[in-house]
Amino acid sequence: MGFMTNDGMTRCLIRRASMSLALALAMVGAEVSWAGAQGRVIYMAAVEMKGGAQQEKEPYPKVPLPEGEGYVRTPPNPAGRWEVSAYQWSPATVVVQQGETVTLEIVGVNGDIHPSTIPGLVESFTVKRGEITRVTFTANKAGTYPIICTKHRPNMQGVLVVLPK
Ligand SMILES: [Cu+2]
Repeated sequence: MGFMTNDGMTRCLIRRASMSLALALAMVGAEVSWAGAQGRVIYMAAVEMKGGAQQEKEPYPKVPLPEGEGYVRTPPNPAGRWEVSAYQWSPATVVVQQGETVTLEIVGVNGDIHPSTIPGLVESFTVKRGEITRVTFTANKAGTYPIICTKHRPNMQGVLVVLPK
């Protein structure tokens, strides 16, 4: 890089300062919207556990897995490796108090889309990969409620426990 005049240096510094100011403002903005979530925030993720083996060491299982997209098993590839994966909520068990207002803040990590429901509490919500979905509710009745992804049946199901007052 060539030589820089004082004037050029000043302009450069101003540009850098305004960039960090813009960044700081963007972060303040993000904090404001996060603080906008109602009640206690419970952080969750839509994830996929994955494992695999070499056919010659662990033969590909013959017994079929239950129907539904929640379990995925791929037969051995040309190199002899087979894989299995299972979609799930992390954490899969969420505990709240009766009458408490909470926000589930769910990030989609694996799987493109998770159309979901918590029957009796939340009619429907959708979690997408790379995005945050916030679900706010007040559980007025004690009991257990399934957290169901209707796409990855049968196993992408968690449980919301509402403790009695
Ligand atoms: Cu799902």
